[in-house]
Amino acid sequence: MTVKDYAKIFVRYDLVTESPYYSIKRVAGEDKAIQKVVESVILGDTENIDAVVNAALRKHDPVEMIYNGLLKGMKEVSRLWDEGVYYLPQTLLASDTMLAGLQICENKLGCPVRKRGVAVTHTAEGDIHDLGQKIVNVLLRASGFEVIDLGKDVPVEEVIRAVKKHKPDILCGTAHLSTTMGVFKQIANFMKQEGIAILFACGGGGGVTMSFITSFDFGVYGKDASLAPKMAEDANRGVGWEAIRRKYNE
Ligand code: B12
Repeated sequence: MTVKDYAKIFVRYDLVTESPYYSIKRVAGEDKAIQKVVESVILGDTENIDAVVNAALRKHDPVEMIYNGLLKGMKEVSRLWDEGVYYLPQTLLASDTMLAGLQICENKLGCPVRKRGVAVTHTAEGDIHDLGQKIVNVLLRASGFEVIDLGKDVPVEEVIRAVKKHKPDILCGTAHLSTTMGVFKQIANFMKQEGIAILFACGGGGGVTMSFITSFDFGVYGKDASLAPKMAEDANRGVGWEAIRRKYNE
């Protein structure tokens, strides 16, 4: 007997046999091109994401694509993980798919030639959840900031070294684990000891809340990546971190 239709063999039974599969149709709304982007992220379709995002970019703005396509897909992945439908492999694939899509959006956005300032970004020591940081990078670059991307799982000393070396307008941090977010406070304390008083904008999940981030000096909580360029612009115009905190966190 020969196999005639491989599609019937390579089936994602984790999705098709469970009701959350139908939720894929629910999230994206009416637009078919965006719907495909959302679906590709949920399914972790690294092979087709380039084509799907490029097709959708013919009609949609890259920032709109990040929020309505890539992030909506990841939101659904989070729900599937939280409900125990997705495990690490599916989530990792979905994350890689999102990052590939983000790269295309970044290329499309381009970045202004004249730099208006510098930002240092990192994901906390011990933490590899860097998707939020990557979005922050894209939006900061698109608004004309030079981004020094320290990557993920960055030791506290390396963050301090980078801040001293690059003298940025803004230091950005992302964390998702209750075990890692505490390093933000350590960084702020080190900055204080060294007499460095720059804006330290933080976002992420779990215990990374406004009340935690505003419990230490320089900390300003960012619920959404789109706030990073706005905060960076304020800092670049000379507004101090206390005033920026009042503006965004009160
Ligand atoms: C994707 C994901 C992963 C991926 C990460 C891939 C990657 N490259 O990032 C993989 C599969 C690798 C992974 C691994 C693990 N994960 Co995980 N993961 C998730 C998941 C599903 C989604 C998180 C996410 O990326 N969201 C999308 C991004 C875009 O959102 P975001 O970072 O929050 O960013 C937004 C805002 O916060 C903001 N923002 C973020 N940063 C900044 C910065 C600034 C300056 C500003 C202004 C804004 C801003 O902007 C963005 C939106 O615009 C969550 C589930 C959940 N409910 O959140 C679990 C979750 C975070 N993971 C969890 C765990 C436990 C793990 C593991 C320890 C599992 C394991 N047993 O190994 C490992 C972590 C290992 C480690 N050392 O870090 C737990 C954490 C529990 C906790 N609070 O401690 C969660 C909550 C799942 C759960 N319910 O148990 N994970």
